[in-house]
Amino acid sequence: MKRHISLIGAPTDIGAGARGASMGPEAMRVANIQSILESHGLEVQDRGNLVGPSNPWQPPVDGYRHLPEVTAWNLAVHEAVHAELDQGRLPILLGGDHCLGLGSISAVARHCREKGKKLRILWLDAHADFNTSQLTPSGNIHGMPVACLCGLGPQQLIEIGGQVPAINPKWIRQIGIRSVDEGEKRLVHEQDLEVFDMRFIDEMGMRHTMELALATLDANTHLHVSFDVDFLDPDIAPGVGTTIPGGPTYREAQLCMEMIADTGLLASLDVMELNPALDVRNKTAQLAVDLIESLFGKSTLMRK
Ligand SMILES: [Mn+2]
Repeated sequence: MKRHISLIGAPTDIGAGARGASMGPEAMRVANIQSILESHGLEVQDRGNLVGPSNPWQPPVDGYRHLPEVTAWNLAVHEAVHAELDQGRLPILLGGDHCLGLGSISAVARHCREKGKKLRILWLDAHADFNTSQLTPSGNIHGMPVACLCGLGPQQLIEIGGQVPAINPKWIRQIGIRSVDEGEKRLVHEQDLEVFDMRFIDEMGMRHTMELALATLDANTHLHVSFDVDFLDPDIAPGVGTTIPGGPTYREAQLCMEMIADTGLLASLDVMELNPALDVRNKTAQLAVDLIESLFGKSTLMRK
């Protein structure tokens, strides 16, 4: 089955605590994301960049930074991602900071409701991104998209997508987590989020972790991957604003992507938080593209 992919650039750092993720989409284009995917026999269209408000770089208001601008960007992402899915295409959202996971995943959830599909979300990240305005130390909304998707957040964000909550927390598997704020920790526990943190990966290995994260999928499941580049160990991926030591190695990350590819169910993808201002000769963008190749089935040998 030939897969049809659409690249959607979302050049903003509106929800982040550091400037620069707005340059992420172009860095992935410079790292040849389109031609590399095409070399694997995929049909790829680059839809260019979405447009939205510029970053006013203001302090938080009532616990949220840039809420009107974050809302505008997420509405644009939501419509763009939904339109591609509606045409039977596989959207790759090139972020942009991770607040946009809200627009993307609410679109995926809406698509799944319309088509009667089950949804599984893999959230690859150093952070749980499960903050609320009461819990957040910073007000940066890139720390809140999972909570918003689960219906915890400001009205104008949680209602994007037309149903509140947009998703059930049971549909999510978080992988690679190693930094959770104090109050956020309690909320993750209360909502019973399934989290495979770095201790779990250390003890059980990436293979067993992914077997569990991918368990109980079936042919009617839409698999969405939300890949925050800070998931990776900063030694191999310095180009993000929120590096946390002790992430997956190159080999662990490859295995994670290859096991997702093996399911054959990947149907949408976010690649978020790449920050070229903090990168070294675009190596983090190249690594992200390398891992995306594995996610779309590049393997060393012909697999039996
Ligand atoms: Mn994140």
